[in-house]
Amino acid sequence: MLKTALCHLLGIDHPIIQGGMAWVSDARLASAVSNAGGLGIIAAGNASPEYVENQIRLARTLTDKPFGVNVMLMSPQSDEVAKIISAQRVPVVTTGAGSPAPYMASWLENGIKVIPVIPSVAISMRMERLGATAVIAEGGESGGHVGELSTMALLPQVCSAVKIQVVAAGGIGDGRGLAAALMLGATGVQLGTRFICAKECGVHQNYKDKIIKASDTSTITTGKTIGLVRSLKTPFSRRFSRLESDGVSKEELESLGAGALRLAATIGDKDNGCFMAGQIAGLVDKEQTSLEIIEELLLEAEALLSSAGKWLEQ
Ligand code: TUI
Repeated sequence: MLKTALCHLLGIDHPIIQGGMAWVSDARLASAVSNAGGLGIIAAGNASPEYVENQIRLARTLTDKPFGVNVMLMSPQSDEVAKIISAQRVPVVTTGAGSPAPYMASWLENGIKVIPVIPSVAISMRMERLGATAVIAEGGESGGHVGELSTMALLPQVCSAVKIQVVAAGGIGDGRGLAAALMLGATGVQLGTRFICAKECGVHQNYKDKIIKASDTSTITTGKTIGLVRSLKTPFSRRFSRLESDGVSKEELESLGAGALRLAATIGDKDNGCFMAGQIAGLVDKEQTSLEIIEELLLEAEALLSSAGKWLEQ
C-alpha cells in the first residue's frame, strides 16, 4: 500500500490531489475525489463568494472526508472568498497565480492547512517563511497559468530548498508520474488534466473529447506579456498567438482572454473557448470515475516502486 507523509498530514488515504481548476472543478468532482481517498479541490476561480460558499456547503453534504478550496489570487473576488474560507474552516486551501500572504494568518488561525502552488525555489522559500503547511511545485507542463521551469527541474530543487512537504504537479498523468515524483522528493502529486476526464467532472463534453483526442504536441502557451497560459491548440489560441506576435496591446489581449475558459468549460465553444490543459493530455484516452483514476494510478505506482530494486541487482 502506497502511504506517504502527505496522507498523514492531510488525513487522506492516498497521496493524490485533484488540482483546483477554475470553471472545471466543483463540489461534485471534489467530493468524488475525496470519497475515493484523494484530496478533491473546489476551484473558486473568478466565481462569486456566494458560489464558493454554496459549493463548500454542497461538498459537506457529499463527503465526510477532507477536501480543499483553491483560491485564484488574480481574481478580484479573492478577499471575499478568503473570508468565507476562514469562516467555513475548510480543511485545506491551495492558492495559485499569486502570493497568499494577506490571508495566511487568518487561514492558519482557523486551523486551515495552506498549500500554495509555486513555480520557483525563491517563492517556495517565501511560502515556507510565511507558515505554509506544504507547497505544490508546479512545472510548466501543466495546464492554465504556468511558470517557466519544468517539473523535472523544479521539483528536486524545491525539495532541497524547503523543509515542509512538497507535492509535485505538471506533467503527471499516471502511476509512472506518481512514482517518479516520489523519487524526486515529493510526498504526493496533484493532477488536473486527467481529472477533467473524470465522469464526475461536469465540464462540457467537447472539453473532455478534445483532451481524449489530444496528442503530446496538442498544447501551446500564449500570453508571454500578460502571464503564460497553457491550453489546447484551437482557433482561439492560434488567434491569440497571432495577435500577440503582431504586437497587440496588453489590454486587448486581456479582454480577449477573459471569459474564454468559461466558454470552453460551460458551452464547449470550439471557436472562442480556451481549453486549458497540460502537456500530459496525450496520455488521457478515456473517461473514468475518480475512483478508477486513483486506483489505476496507485496500482501502476506500487508495481513500479516494488520492482525498483531490480535496478540494483547484479
Ligand atoms: O494558478 C495556476 N494555474 C491557473 S490559474 C488559472 S485562472 C486564469 N484564467 C485566465 C488567465 C489566467 C489565469 C488557470 N490556471 N497555477 C498555479 C500557479 N501559481 N502557477 C504559477 C503560480 C504563481 C505565480 C506567481 C504562484 C505564485 C506567484 O507569485 C507569488 C509571489 O510571492 O509573488
